[in-house]
Amino acid sequence: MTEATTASLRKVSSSTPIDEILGVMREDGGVVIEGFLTPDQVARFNAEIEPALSALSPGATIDDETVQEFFGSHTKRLTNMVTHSETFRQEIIDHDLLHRLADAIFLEECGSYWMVTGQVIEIGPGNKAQPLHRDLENWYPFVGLGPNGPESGVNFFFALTEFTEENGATRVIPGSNRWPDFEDRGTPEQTVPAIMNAGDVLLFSGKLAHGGGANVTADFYRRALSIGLSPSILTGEEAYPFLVSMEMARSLSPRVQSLIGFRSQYPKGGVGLWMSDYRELADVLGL
Ligand SMILES: O=C(O)CCC(=O)C(=O)O
Ligand SMILES: [Fe+2]
Repeated sequence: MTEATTASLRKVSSSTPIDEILGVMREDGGVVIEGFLTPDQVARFNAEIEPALSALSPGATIDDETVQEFFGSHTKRLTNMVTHSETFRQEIIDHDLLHRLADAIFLEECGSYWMVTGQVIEIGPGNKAQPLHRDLENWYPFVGLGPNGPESGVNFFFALTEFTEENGATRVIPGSNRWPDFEDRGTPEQTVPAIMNAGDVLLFSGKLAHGGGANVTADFYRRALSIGLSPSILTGEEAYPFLVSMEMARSLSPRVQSLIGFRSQYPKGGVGLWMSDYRELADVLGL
């Protein structure tokens, strides 16, 4: 049996001290940081991705029932945000608070980290609830390591529209990051919705059981931006160095170049990975 959960997600502001934000995340598995993006950033980002998002069809292309249920029949997922949006590549993934939080989460425990995905997830009317899962299941051995294993990744899950219980707000089980058995994904009854305004972010651990909510509205499209960061020893979901041109890579800040694999990676305890002749990749590429 799994232990009782707290009634709702706790909320902090973007001026709350890092330690306090991470304290809540470690206890509950997730925390809402209000007002992370400005209304102007949200509006620009939404406008920049609109053409690619409207050209995309909902649902998964892989013919497998489990995969289709996970990706959602009425859900669109748009990846390669670095290419699609200037606001994403110049501001959102270069955001100081995002880097300060990620530094505190990963550097001491595992060393350098990178971005495993940056994707828009738009849940349309009529979409069923996504099966509950933990994002660490992407890297299966972490399931067996359980609550005391190192952090396999965190997600900065931004609301790009308001998130309500009716329109498919992400559902989470606070405290499930500390359950002893990660084969136990909990039940829908144990979940609470992450109610948010556009610009708020749900920062959550790869250990937290969660899933997209059902969208029971007639016509509201719930839109989110999901940024997954993981230790650089883990393979990303998106193969960024093959997707982004050298010209675009050159226009990015060093920490953004590092996030998407245009710089060498430095996991704790090693001498560096993702190199060329054991030289820093960015030097070899002339960045
Ligand atoms: O869309 C959501 O609210 C959650 C999506 C999610 O958790 C995932 O795809 O891993
Ligand atoms: Fe997830």
